[in-house]
Amino acid sequence: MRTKEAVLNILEENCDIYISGQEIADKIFVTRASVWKAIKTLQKDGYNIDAVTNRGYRLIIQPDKLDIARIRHFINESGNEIAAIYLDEVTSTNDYALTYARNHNENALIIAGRQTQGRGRRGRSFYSPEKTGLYMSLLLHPKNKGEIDTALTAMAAVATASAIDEIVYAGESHTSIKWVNDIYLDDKKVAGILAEAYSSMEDKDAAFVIIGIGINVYSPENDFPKDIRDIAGAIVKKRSDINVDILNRLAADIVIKLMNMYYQASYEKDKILEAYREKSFLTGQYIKINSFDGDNKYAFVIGIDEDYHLIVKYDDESCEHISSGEVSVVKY
Ligand code: BT5
Repeated sequence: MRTKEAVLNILEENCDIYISGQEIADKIFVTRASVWKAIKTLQKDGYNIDAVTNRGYRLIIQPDKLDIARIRHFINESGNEIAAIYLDEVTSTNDYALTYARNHNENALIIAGRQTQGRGRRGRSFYSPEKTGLYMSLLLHPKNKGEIDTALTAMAAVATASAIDEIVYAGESHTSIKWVNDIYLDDKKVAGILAEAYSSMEDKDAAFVIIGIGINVYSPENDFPKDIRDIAGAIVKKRSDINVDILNRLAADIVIKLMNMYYQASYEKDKILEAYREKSFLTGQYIKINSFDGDNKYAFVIGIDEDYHLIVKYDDESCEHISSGEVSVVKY
């Protein structure tokens, strides 16, 4: 580990006290001068480190403040490399990532404080106000050029749901995944995923994917807008219950999980499928399958097949594997 990373780790572990340069130096077996140099570099990287004569250094972590340097640090520590960009406001992080992809050949994480035109699937919108949500897009280049993975949305759902469980609920499983791409908590949608794949006929190497993830971390001050008030929820019920650094930790954890699933040599498809099935919100429920021509159908959900299709059984006992569509749970 480089001195800079080692110093940062110590500052993080001691962020509630001041720690002297000598103490840090002794802990990591370097000179005080190297500690001082590392602190200067960290400050240049954007870390807010308070230095007080005769007391030492303290890392100031601002509650609920997205800090791209911290997020990048967590991601790098996990062994993954990614460019990371923060924008106070953007139309849609997915749109920004698309423009970025056309000009850069690297993986990137785009995070925004708020979105003015946050997008869902099929032209729907995703409500993205400031201060209460996490809006991010991950631009990834497939490991085998030319290949775009169809299970990517499922991976993103598993990564997001399990990161929420870990960061907010100390590893207890609270979230579920509503096929295909919504994360639910206590019967409310708390996050949505919009995965978009791009490939070029002319240039196979130009293939890339953009995975947009939007999470309602807190409920907006004046509640959600009327049209989604009954369906939307937040992952944190009470601000005082959680670690002040939730936004940065959550963003980093999702990226790490997703990149590990996507790039790891020991890419374990079965495990991802198993996790998805375990968290399936619809399995065992009676649902309405919305049809665009108004001819809605009703069915019982048996489970998820190996291609992440929904296995349903109709009232006449016939079965179908549905690859896409809009479904909702029928409440009696
Ligand atoms: C989604 O679409 O849920 C995908 C949402 C993806 C959002 C992220 S944020 C970062 C990145 N940049 C973007 O522009 N998008 C991605 P879908 O399954 O089609 O659901 C859309 C529906 O969810 C809407 O029609 C509403 O009914 C509901 N909805 C809208 N905003 C919501 C919110 N904040 N929380 C819960 N439900 C919401």
